[in-house]
Amino acid sequence: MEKSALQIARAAYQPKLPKALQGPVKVKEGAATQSVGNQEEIKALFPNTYGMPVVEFVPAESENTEPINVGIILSGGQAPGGHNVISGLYDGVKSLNKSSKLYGFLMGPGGLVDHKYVEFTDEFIDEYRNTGGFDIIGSGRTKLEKEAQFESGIQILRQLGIKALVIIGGDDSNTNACVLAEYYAAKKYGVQVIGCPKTIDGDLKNEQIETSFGFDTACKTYSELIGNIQRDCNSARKYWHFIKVMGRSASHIALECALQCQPNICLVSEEVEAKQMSLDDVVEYIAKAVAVRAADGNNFGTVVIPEGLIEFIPAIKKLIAQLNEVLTDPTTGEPREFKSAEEQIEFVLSNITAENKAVLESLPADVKRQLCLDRDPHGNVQVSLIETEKLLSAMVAKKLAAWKAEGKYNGKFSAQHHFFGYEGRCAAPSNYDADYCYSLGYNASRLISNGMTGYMSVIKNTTAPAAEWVAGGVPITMMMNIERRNGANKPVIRKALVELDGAPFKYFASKRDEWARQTAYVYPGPIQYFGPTEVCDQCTKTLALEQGKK
Ligand code: FBP
Repeated sequence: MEKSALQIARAAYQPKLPKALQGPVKVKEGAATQSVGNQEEIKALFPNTYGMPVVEFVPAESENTEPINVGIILSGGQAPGGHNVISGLYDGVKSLNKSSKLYGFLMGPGGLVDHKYVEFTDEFIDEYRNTGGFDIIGSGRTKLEKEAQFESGIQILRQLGIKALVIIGGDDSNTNACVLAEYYAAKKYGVQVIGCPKTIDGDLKNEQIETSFGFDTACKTYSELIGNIQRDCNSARKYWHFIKVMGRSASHIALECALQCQPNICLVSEEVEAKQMSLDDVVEYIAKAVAVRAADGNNFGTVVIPEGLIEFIPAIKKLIAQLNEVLTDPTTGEPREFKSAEEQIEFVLSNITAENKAVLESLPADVKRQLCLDRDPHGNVQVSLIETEKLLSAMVAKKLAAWKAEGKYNGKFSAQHHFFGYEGRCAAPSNYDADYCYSLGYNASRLISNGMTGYMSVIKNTTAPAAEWVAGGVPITMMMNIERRNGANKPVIRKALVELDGAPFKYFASKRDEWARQTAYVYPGPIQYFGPTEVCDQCTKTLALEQGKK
């Protein structure tokens, strides 16, 4: 395989580990935990894995060095650093005992069920160190939730002598990891299950998890692109750029990009919901900013839009909730089957309330179609398919035209559209993600060698130099509550949305009026892997603000 100069130089990078993981470790137990909500129900559903303590690893004289065979799965959307979790885990199990083995299940959880796997070797792992992507074994979105899947999984795990399975995923995949851990514990199968917090969306975080891996690199990649667009925009001075960024429901990515680039406008879905804004309110908010800048002679600007926006507009949220109910077969809990898209739309229209029908009918045909038809295997609306950036700019253009006719606006409005998602998901991990991911993987080997199951690998204090990072584990049940999914109440990890009283949003809110009117753009430039530490080793602004760092 031919490699770029950067790839070759980057392959030699040795990711940093927290000091505690640089030698033998022992477990320091914290207090017993409870779930973030619905404690009694979660406890009853997870009798074997509920209430376990948070743990931290501290240096020890010696540790258990029995060889262990471990399996790993990459689940869901790609996120920069996944390969380093695998190389960290590989080095971790080998450091315990050279005879330990690491197997990778292919193309996501489906690889476990279908018994498709590879065994990692030194040469194989070395090809992927510090690289972006999940191509080492591929990823997939198969839901691991049925007994038949768990039973099929145990056959191959036993055949390969695998003692523990590591599932690298977001909130849905780690929810499934927790269910699997409980199932294997209840059956006394002797297989541990460990989760690892991945998602560029940044919405798998809480008191114990500072950030999900990949968020750092993805946001820096989008910020570079947005910065470049802003420079073009400020040079030509003739376009308004509508830039949608990934992130599914939460607006963490949009907010981080705004903190990095200072665009004229950044919408935050969580605020739109809290203020009960309608689609027209959002359009009016943008149009007003366009008109103010036009009055100053600036017929250009940038608008950053979180991809989940549409789901947070209260009327549309209500509609989606009902769509999720009616599109699920109540007897099986599975999506209803339809012969054609037309039949599905027809069914939807005759089974939702008049109010929801009116909302659906008010949307452009393609948005209407996407809301009715497309769901991922976890039942989520596929917001990345909805072209909100085009929908909003068309509605803004219409409003400005009306204002022009009334003599309220006298500018020129011409729009360009962008969607940044896939551009950032497989970027070569920043130093932060390279170190964080390697540490998460290495740390998982210690959770396993210490007999833990139903835990997520956690690395804390990550705004400090890596040597000071704190390594340990948190019971996945601690993050769970009951939510309505696909027409049924289910135990799930609580998603972390942007907190409107949190430091990142508050800082943004204190600056946005200034950024809206002026041209206060910042151009972050590309991620740097070599050079001064203040350029190469910055964490995200979100994390820095959350931890009270400058
Ligand atoms: P995960 O939550 O699985 O990490 O995926 C994140 C994400 O990139 C979202 O931002 C986006 O909405 C979605 O995946 C797109 O998924 P797909 O690649 O399957 O179209």
